[in-house]
Amino acid sequence: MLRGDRGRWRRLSAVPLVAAIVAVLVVPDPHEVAASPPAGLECLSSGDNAFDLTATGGYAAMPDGNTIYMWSYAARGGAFQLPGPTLCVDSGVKVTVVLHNTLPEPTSITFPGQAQVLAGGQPAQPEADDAGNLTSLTTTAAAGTGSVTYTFTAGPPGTYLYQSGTDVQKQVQMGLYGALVVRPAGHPDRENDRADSAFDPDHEYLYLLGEIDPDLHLAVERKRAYDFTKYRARYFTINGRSMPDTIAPNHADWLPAQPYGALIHIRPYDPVGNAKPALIRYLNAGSVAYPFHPHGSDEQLIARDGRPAQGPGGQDLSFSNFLIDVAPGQTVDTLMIWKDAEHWDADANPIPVPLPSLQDQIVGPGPETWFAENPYLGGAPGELPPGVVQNNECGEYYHVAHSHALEQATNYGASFGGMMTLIRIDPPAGCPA
Ligand SMILES: [Cu+2]
Repeated sequence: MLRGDRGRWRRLSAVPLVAAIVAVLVVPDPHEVAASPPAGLECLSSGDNAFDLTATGGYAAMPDGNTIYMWSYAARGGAFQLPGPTLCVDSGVKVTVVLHNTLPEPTSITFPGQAQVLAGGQPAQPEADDAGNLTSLTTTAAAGTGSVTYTFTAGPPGTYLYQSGTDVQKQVQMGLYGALVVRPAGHPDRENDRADSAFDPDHEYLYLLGEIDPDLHLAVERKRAYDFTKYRARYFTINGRSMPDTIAPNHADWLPAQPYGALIHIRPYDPVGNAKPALIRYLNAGSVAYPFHPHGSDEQLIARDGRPAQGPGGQDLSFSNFLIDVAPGQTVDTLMIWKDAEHWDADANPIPVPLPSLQDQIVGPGPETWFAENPYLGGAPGELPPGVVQNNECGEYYHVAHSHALEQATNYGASFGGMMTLIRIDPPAGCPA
């Protein structure tokens, strides 16, 4: 059973309108430019590869109505957002990230996978308290109004986390994380320098996986102590959202602090008309492994931690897998296509599938229904439950994609939710807008 408020589901049907309004309202900073597609990865890029991030607090909305106090990185002049903006640069360029701190304690950014990071022009250094205890893995910005400027040369193309290096157990859990995408110079349509990493740039997706123990967040908000031996995550997120919010568009207006959706929207593979795969960038900002399972289509694992799956002689070591297991701190990139294995044809091979009986469907809480495997890429709608206008828009097909650790596919224990999203496959000719 998927539980959410009725309004949330109703608003999902207003997606194109919302996207149009957001496109009008969001005026990008002339210095840093964020492409704003309705779905898929949204890059923050900058002409001189310089970025301003502000560590700040705000609230994230959970599908069960809970709101969670979080810390995260806001883009220059922007409001709190979870996760931080996705920074996109080319391999080999000099990157500058100025961190402004508004939090009540020192904080910092580490760039795992990037070499020789400087802070204020000097090698970034771990910090310790007066008793010699390590307090930060890297140079900090002081509490309240401090700032620090990090510089580095972007390393090999791939997907990287950036996250707090200070009081890591607490600050990363609080939400101080984001994604860094390094693209191969001259090849924005490749994941790395290999020609066989080419993907369709209109179908590039981010799965930044995380988790939330609301007790810790309440303790931080109320400035109370928290016992980490009692840590237990209750919410599990993709791009800071939990199912069903994961399938809402980028910049959905009812999720003002969680701008990035996680719905994949593709068409069947076709060697002539749709030959390029989609690219999915998985990152784990949490404390345990997330065994992620995309149904209906295995994915080709082509890179981990910003390194291509290849042997010492450059031989292709990528492999197809039904489960994408992402360890804490790790990134995994996959290429994905969906093949119409049963050769659907509206006239010659319509593949009719009878609708399940009403008691085998989940209806609502809004006008939607949930059931398995029907209709199939353009099938005629069958008998509809009372109050349901249609079972889908145009015969499109949906696969669920979710963490196979099923506790992670819940919202505070309520199934299904959490680290779960959908892969939507439209009929070969596409769907009307
Ligand atoms: Cu599954």
